[in-house]
Amino acid sequence: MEEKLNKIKSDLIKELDGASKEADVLNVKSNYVGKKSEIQEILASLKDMSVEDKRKYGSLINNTKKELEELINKKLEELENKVNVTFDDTLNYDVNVGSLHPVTVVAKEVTDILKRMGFTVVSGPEMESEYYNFEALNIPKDHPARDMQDTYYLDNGMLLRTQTSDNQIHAMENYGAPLRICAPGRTFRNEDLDANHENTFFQIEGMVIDKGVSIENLMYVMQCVLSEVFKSDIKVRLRPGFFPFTEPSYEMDISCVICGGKGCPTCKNAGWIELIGCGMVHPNVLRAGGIDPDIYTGFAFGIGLTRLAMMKYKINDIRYLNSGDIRYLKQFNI
Ligand code: FA5
Repeated sequence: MEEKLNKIKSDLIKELDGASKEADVLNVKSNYVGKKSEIQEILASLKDMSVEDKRKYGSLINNTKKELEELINKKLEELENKVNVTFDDTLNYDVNVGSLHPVTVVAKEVTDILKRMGFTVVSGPEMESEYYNFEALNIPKDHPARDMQDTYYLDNGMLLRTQTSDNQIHAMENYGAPLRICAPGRTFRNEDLDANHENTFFQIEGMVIDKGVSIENLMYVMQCVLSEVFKSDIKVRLRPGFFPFTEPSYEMDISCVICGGKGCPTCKNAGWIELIGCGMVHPNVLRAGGIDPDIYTGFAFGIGLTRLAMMKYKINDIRYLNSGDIRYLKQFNI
């Protein structure tokens, strides 16, 4: 009996789900609780049951009927409250269509390229601990390298991450070796703002750890990313750099697209804009992530996505990108 009643109830729920008009619901009502419905037949059969069965099933059957009626009334109420608005779409009006932000576009482009090369996309917190932003990256307290990235410290003892490199440690802890991840994200530095420095900007971190990973692999990945993003000849230069978490370390600059390398306010007359920091992962960092540096090697890179968007779309001042000035951003229409 219980099975039979449950089946009636679940059939009713299914039918009500599919009913979109009052008339449909009334039809369902007649089939499920009307005079000729199964539940009425069951109710009528009560009188022929033994006293014991009457006691056993009487209230169950009556309660089920009540539940069926409640479900039907609820559905009727829902439909009554649903306001049907129809628009006259013959009217001629301006539709303000939005567009993607240039940084969103380059972030997607770079992650898509890396995904095709087997990278998994991960993400980490913007509010970070000193351990993940600095210590585990071979930058102990009082290390002068901390001054390279003016940090926003928070009252709760945490900080706003200054770089997406915190993801290196999270990824090693979460997935171990071998590893191939990228992590786009927002970063924060208490910078003096100018045409190519923001205090809130985007980077994408990349890290590969495996047996026999070399600088050649790193350079190949960088070359693939840049040639696919720009799809035209661009000039890039590689120079030695310094990051405590990579050894050796490099920086990659792009020839300023605003002045063609001649020198302008955007590149502060250098003709070049610093775009990427990268290098071979320092053994101490592998150890901090629980990976044995005698077995594995790795490379890592951090691409400045906001600067990449500037260079791709020839934006001569980075501050436009965070300005929220729709009139400016709209012109990219991408
Ligand atoms: C770093 O942040 C390192 N974490 C990169 C790295 C990762 C090195 C992995 C080695 C291995 P750097 O401070 O140079 O490095 O920043 C990397 C890129 O972020 C820069 O090349 C630049 O493109 C961008 N960037 C840095 N500061 C700013 C800023 N204030 N405004 C806009 N973009 C910036």
